[in-house]
This record gives sequence, structure tokens and C-alpha cells, in this order.
Amino acid sequence: MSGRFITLEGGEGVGKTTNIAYIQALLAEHNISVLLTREPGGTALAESIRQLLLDNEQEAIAEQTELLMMFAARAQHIKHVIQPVLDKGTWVLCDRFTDATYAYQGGGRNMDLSTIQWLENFVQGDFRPDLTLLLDAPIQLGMQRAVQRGKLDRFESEQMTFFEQVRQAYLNIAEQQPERVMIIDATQSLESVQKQIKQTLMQQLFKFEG
Ligand code: T5A
Repeated sequence: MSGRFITLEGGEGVGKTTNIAYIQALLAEHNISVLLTREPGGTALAESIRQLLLDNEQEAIAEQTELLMMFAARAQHIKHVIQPVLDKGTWVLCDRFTDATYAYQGGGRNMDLSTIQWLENFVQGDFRPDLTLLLDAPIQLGMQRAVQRGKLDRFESEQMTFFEQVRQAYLNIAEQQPERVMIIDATQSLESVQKQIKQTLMQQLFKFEG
């Protein structure tokens, strides 16, 4: 049986990276082995694209270039990592995926959603996550956490309105696809966030098992 594809989404500094290992450990308790990966990235070539995308000190990147680079990295990641791993029955847990493109390029940059949709279909066919955990927190809180962690990357250096649009776009996706996208309140303590994640995952596991 094919593995399940779970994605973690949310704005800057909401705790995706912090919680991914926790989710892996949780699934391991249920004898489910999971590959951890991230976007943009996940293969050598896609990680090189990531570096170019996050670098703050190069020539300005046109928004069309940015969008195409996200999907170029994603095509490589799906073909060489995600799909082969799922085919072997291992689950994949990915730090960001195509919802991030709808949120950042669609919401943040105001790019045409039908173009993103076209690229999504072109690159992914009908491949979509089985479950998405959306960690949601007010922009200021996530940015405070990101700033404490060190130097800001090219996306983190955007204006507040950009991040407000990103957050709203994520919430819109969750409203439109409530069966796939589960919102986690990321304003709480780490302990409380992990409690919510555990509850949500356990409910979903039952559904997966039918
Ligand atoms: N992007 C990506 C697009 O524009 N389009 C796309 O299609 C894709 C896939 C990638 C960038 O690329 C953009 C979006 C991004 O800007 P990234 O590094 O993957 O960059 O994403 P970031 O959001 O920048 O990752 P961060 O590491 O900043 O955020 P996380 O992973 O959500 O936050 P995390 O876990 O590192 O936590 C940040 C800090 O907060 C603390 C942690 O200890 C850490 O110090 N923390 C908490 N503190 C208190 N209470 C809690 N509950 C806490 N949770 C975490």
C-alpha cells in the first residue's frame, strides 16, 4: 500500500521545523516510518534552487521567476524523492508544499491563482497531500520567533502586509478544504501545540485506516 503524504504549512516562524521531528516520533509509536523533507528543497538540485530563492544578496528575482523556481524544485522533489518513497509504502512528511505557493506567490505576491493552478496540475497531475497541518499564528508572533533565530532570508525581509496576505491565503485554503487542512493554534506553548497536533493526527490516522 502506498504511504501517506502529510504536509506542514504556516507563515514564518510558526513552528513547522520545530514540530516535524515530534510528528515523526508520534508516528513511529504507531510503527509508521516517515521520511522528513522540505520545500523548496529535498534533492540536491532542489536545495540549490532553495539557496537561490532565499539568498538576500543577489539580483532581484522577478515574481514569475520565483514561481517557476518553486515548481521546478517541486517537480524534481516529487519525481526523485516523494513519489518513489510513497510507492515503497513509507510515509512522507514535508515542511511546506504547494499550499505555500498559493499563500506566498498567490496571496503575498498577488499572482494569478489560475496560473498557479495550471502549474500545479502540470507538475503534480492529481497528486495532492493526504493531510495538511496548518500552524496559524499572528504575523508579529511568528516574526518575533524568526528574528530571535538570526539573520532574515529574502522572504522574511518582506513587509507586514505581505505576511498578512500570506496568512489570509492560508486560512482561505483551510476554509475551502476542511477535510484536508487542519488548523493548529500555534500561539500556544510548544507543549500545547504538540497536544493539538497529537489529537489531530490520531483522529486522521483512524480515518486513514478506514
Ligand atoms: N516559499 C516556500 C514560497 O514562497 N513558496 C513556496 O511554494 C514554498 C514551498 C522557505 C521560504 O520559502 C517560501 C516561504 C518561506 O519564506 P522556510 O525556512 O521553509 O523558508 O520557512 P520559514 O517559515 O522561514 O521557516 P522557519 O524555520 O522560519 O519557520 P518554522 O519552521 O515555522 O519555525 P521554527 O520551527 O523554526 O520555529 C521558529 C522559532 O520559534 C520557536 C522555535 O524554537 C524557534 O526558535 N518556537 C516556539 N517558541 C515558543 N512557543 C512555541 N509554540 C514555538 N514553536 C516554535
